[in-house]
Amino acid sequence: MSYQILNSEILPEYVLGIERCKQVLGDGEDLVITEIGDGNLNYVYRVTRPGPEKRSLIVKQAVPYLRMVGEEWPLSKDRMIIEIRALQAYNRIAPDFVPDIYHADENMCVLIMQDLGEVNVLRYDMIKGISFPDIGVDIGRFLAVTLFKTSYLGMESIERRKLMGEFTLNDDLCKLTEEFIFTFPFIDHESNYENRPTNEYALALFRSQPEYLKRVLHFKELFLAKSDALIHGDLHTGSLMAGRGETYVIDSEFAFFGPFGFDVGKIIANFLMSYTSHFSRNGGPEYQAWILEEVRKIWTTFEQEFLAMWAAAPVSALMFDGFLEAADLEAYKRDFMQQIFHDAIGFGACSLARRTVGIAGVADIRDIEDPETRTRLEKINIDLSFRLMMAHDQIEDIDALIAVIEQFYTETMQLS
Ligand code: ADP
Ligand code: SR1
Ligand code: MG
Repeated sequence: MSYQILNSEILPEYVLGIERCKQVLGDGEDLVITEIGDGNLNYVYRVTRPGPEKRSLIVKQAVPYLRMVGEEWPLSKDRMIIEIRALQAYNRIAPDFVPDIYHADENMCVLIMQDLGEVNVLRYDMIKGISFPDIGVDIGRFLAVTLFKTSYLGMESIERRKLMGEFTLNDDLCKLTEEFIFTFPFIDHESNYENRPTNEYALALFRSQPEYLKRVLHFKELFLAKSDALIHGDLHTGSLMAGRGETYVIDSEFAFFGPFGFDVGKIIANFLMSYTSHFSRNGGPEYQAWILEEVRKIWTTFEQEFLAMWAAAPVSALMFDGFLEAADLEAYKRDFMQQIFHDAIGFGACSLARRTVGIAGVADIRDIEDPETRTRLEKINIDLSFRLMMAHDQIEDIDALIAVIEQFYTETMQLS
């Protein structure tokens, strides 16, 4: 079938023309179609067969433009090919963390998948102050398994380069990240968020601190140049769906072979933006303490599981068994993990700034109605971005990072 934009009228016939979808939906009353997309880019439909045994599935389609702006911002719909391939890769290496794929149609730029309807988007639950005991560990596990197993540590050379070949053409979305995460938020750009007090504050800080801007440029360079592993590329709390004992990762259209630290830093930054938001939301200090504990678990679980997989895989594209003596190998691994850690802090600092002054803010902060409160919290996030960026390569380990963050928030609260 050649490309056609789906809508509620044509979806039932399209879906029922696919054998696997017919099996999932069964027979009975007419299908009910609801558009549930709340993301920035695409259209997402829930297709439900009403009845005592309610059955449903999710249809996601990429349109040839950026949904949040409209048709005047063209964007390659081929991003869906990347999302499909990344989800297929995740289904092979981390099946417990992703929805099942029922059907993938690269011509139609459509992905049809399991409805995770029983679990919610993590961002919205964190806004409400809901905590999840397993979330940090699950995120750490997902990061470890996906990053290790698609890297030069978890794959041999030919196999890895073949997988890389499947992701070389995510050009439009990589460019979007290059501009919207690493450039536009740091200059006076027309696409930036329109809250003058915050934007003027941020721009004045950035312009007066060339060292900060040089570091942002360094992280853009890493994003452009490093091909460590298949990264998700957009791992924020809106790309996670969580329930009791279940954590799922969705929305992998930004996937490509990029730096290890990017996903790790982005998700940690999103937890920190939730922390900041709870100075005015209902969570209070108890919830904020929980958030920091989960940040700790994200890193410690990631590090432990990544190193455990490394210990079990002495031969790979990078490693040759016996190349280093045991003590030298341990030192090499220590430096390697510390580099990922420092990079994650730097990428996290970029994320904090872009979600504050860039076009795509986070609901945690942007949905706060009182403009004064919102501006105060936005300035905190800008200051936190600055603090973390300037210290990123001096922070020894996760305990030190938590201490820096706690000290930052304590000082900030004493000043206000
Ligand atoms: P976009 O690419 O536009 O950001 P997302 O993949 O983030 O779109 O999906 C938008 C929304 O659709 C999600 O926030 C979530 O509410 C819903 N959604 C996406 N995939 C699923 C799924 N498999 N099960 C249930 N809901 C889903
Ligand atoms: C125009 S930028 C839109 C943003 O939405 C996605 O979630 C990505 O983070 C992207 O940068
Ligand atoms: Mg999304």
